[in-house]
Amino acid sequence: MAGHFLKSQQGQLPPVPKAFRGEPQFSQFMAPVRFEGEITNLEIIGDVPKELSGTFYRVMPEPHFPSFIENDPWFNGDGVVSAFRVKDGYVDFRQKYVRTEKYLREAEARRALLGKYRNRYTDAVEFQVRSTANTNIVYWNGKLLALKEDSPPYAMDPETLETIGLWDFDGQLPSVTFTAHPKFDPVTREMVCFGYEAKGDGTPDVCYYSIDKNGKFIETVWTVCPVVGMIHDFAVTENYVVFPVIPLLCDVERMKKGGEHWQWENGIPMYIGVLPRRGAKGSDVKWFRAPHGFAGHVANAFETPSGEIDLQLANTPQNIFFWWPDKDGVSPRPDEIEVNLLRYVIDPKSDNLDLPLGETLVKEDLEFPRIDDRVCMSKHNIVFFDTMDRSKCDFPFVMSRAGGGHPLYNSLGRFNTTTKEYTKWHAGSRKMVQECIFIPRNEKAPEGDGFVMVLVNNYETMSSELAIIDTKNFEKEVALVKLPMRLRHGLHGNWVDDSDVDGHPGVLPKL
Ligand code: V55
Ligand code: FE
Repeated sequence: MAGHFLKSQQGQLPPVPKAFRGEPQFSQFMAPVRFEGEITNLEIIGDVPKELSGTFYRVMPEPHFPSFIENDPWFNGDGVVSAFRVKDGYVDFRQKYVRTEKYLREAEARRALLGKYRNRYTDAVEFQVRSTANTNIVYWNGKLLALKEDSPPYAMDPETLETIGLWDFDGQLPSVTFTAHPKFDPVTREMVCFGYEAKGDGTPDVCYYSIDKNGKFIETVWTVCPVVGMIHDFAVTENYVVFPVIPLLCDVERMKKGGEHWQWENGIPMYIGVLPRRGAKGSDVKWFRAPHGFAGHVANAFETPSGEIDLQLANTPQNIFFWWPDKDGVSPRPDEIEVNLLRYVIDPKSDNLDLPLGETLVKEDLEFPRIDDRVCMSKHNIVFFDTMDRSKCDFPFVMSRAGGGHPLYNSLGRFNTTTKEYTKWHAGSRKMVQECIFIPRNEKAPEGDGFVMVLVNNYETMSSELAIIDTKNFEKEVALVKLPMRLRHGLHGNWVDDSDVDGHPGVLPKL
């Protein structure tokens, strides 16, 4: 099967550097630390609220070995899961690599073997599963699932962070891929999922599936997308699933020549697929056409009283993943990209598939929207997100130390979509934030009342801090938990509350 692109060219394994290259994604704050272990009783400035009892899990890409690929993107590093265990006002820290097939075989060989991002034709050996397990970490039925959208999940022990192994849900997984952004229904307790390129590299097939609270697959629908584009995130309402497609397209012939999995396709629409959530056939899908642009992370979607889908997501006309340019090698400069929060209103019954550009809800450079997960799939009012306030940033200083291809945000925003009230929290002039999470104060707390937690990159001390903000006074954190080390910029994370009763995600039941 997989042609050994480099191997067959050279008749031997491609040589690897013994040190990470000096590229921005492997330098300064982004230089791999490769730490596994634990640190108990982290230093705390302020007070960690006693109400908080649970664990914040997050994952980052961090290559275990220097690659033989030049300019290997940040997104191709091995997944490392960090756990911040919070109880009685104390915080303990534990961290471990996910033992993927890639990790285990490279550890044994003491060198990199996996080639380019999502291009098996560039690998030094043949892999069964190429997952780096580096994009999201979710809790499901008593296990952690470490996710990469090109593969099935890897299951891990939530306590020890030991890898249990590749997880196919007792043989039920119909697709070769599993999204990094499953959604958790706070009413039915389902985990709603999908895979794209679901029959393998370059296939236009999308497989939607939902897993009930007992672990049984209850919906499986195969459908076909008009393009083989990246479907990174999606949305779920009471009656529909929604697939926004990023115009980064895959071409297997290009991959066979050692090229990139993705290329930006100018001019095509931003397709948004809408499929009934229950009892659908693949042919029931409607591919709406929104103006060309990057479909970023989804805040939430819900149905309005008139039966339309209100979809709120991060969106920009520009290619955020600038390291995968268009056919002419063109992509925007990272500091010229501005992503806003937009609302698309979609009538799932309409046969007019052309959508106007969505309404801008927050016009500011932002990403990583999160909501109170207790209202996921129904109407929300409050969105938290990362945002960049250049007036409060020692920009030259931070730029000289950040780099690495990750987005730069120094603040958190809290926006009320109903009252339009907007409040911000600022990390500091020489600091950047990773994705934030929201934790309800308790089961009965009103929407958005509780705590926001966010990992902060401190470029002055070159170490990491976990900030905890009480939403009652959003402008100033109540605690800054200091790590005596640096955690590279990561992707996604989630809170698992000790009050969680049924082994289901840290999502408390519907408010
Ligand atoms: C994303 C991240 C990925 C990936 C595809 O944040 C999309 C978006 C860390 O890897 O493979
Ligand atoms: Fe994501």
